[in-house]
Amino acid sequence: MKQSNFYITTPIYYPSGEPHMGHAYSSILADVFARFKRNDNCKVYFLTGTDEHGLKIQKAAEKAGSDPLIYCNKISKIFKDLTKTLNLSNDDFIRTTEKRHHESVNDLWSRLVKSGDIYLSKYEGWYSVSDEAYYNSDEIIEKNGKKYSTFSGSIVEWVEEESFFFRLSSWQKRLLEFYDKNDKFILPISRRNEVINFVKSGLKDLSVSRTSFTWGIKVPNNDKHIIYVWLDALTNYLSALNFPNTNDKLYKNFWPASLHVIGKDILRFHAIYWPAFLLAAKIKPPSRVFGHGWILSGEEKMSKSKGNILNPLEIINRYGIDELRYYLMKEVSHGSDGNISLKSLENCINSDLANNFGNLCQRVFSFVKNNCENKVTKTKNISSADKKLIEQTKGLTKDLRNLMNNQHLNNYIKSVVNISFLTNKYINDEEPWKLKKNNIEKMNNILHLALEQIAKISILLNPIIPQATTKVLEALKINVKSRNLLFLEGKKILPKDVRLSELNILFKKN
Ligand code: ME8
Repeated sequence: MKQSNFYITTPIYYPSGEPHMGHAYSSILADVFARFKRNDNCKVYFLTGTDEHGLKIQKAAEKAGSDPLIYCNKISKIFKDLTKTLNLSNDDFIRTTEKRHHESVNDLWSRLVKSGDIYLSKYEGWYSVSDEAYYNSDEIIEKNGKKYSTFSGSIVEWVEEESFFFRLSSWQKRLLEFYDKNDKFILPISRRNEVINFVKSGLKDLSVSRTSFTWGIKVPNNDKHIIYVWLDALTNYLSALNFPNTNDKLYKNFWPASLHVIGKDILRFHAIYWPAFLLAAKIKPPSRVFGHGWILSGEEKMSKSKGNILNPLEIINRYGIDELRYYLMKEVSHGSDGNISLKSLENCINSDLANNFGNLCQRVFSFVKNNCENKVTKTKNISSADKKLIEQTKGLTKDLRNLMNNQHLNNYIKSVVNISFLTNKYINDEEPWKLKKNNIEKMNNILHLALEQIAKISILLNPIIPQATTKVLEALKINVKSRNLLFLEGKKILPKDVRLSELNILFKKN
């Protein structure tokens, strides 16, 4: 099968405080897609990192009494360490304070100047430091004498300063044509409609430089202006592929990006500004932007400024990383918001992981250990119950690639959990323990099919719970190269004679 390339990114995080569950969610989601694609025989490049410039970070550093770079070094390291704790399979971790990124931003800027898309004028309007975003007057409300963005709820301030502008207004029609031609550029569909309506309502030129602070990348040949942090940040996706060297292997293999995973709050930047910058710079825009929902605590977005944070590290220490990954992926999907709590986390671990998949593995492995000395050999005889389970599994796996390739993770998980449920039921109905005395052949055939099912489920759940499934696949003695999705095309995973090694309890009940 021909290998295709897949470039996937998380947002690069502001190193302005402790990482929280929203960050963990964005990262794990992207990691699940990256791992799935690798298991599906694609060459994958997976990028994450930190977004270190701008007034927000300069202020955070000032508050900490630190030089901005020293401050960023410290907090960026916390985010980098988090990639290990979350078991992310990222190939690179980019920091926007790196030289490779400066060169890339300078080049993109120069392209925009050359194409005539940048001009000097004066900005007068609202700005939110917390969002690093400009807002129109009709997006502002006043509460207790202070002004807020109706979009994000963040406080805004009035800004008047000389600024370079990007001719965003002139891209309105071409953006709409672009969305029209690329109907899956923005997913889910509800977000796509939201973006199209916003663009249709009229785009104003965008201020892309600031003069009132210094922490950022300077406009080429103009020391007074700092490049707007979003133009700077978005370019990280190119910098990691060694842009502006467009002959570089990484760039050639992986640009345009296949999928930017982002939260819905930063959709405007990725779905409007980013393709407009790229089209203007004569660079192909990414194939897709997936805007996921928020992790909520009660009715509110979980965030540091709201003080309602469930700390991912505490959860991981108490329950385990696979458990957190599974819960987040199951609970918040399809791009809608998800309310998380310790209670629903525990229910989810118990019902899906411990009682369903974990129980299936444990009961089959223990039975084979206690009754068959860890050896199972199958014959050609297939019973009607075997056939039924094989057919049901085929039915449930038929659409899995399609679901994952359209970011329908929730339905994907449901189908796989259903396979596990049906396999448990098959064992209950077939009662292999009753066959030990007088029908060893049938008993072995049942166990063999159950193990083949466990192998399939483990490969399918591997992107979500990599640690536990790797233990199972190792105990089934399936080599790393064979842990792929070729079984969807009918390839058998296990040999006729299976030899198992020991499998310890996978998930503790709570
Ligand atoms: O936005 N639930 O960085 P960031 C779900 N530097 N997702 C959440 C969340 C929540 N409660 N809170 C935050 C930035 N996120 C920019 C990105 S990319 C070129 C620059 C998500 O650290 C949020 O939606 O504020 C975003 O996708 C990501 O975390 C990073 O947020």
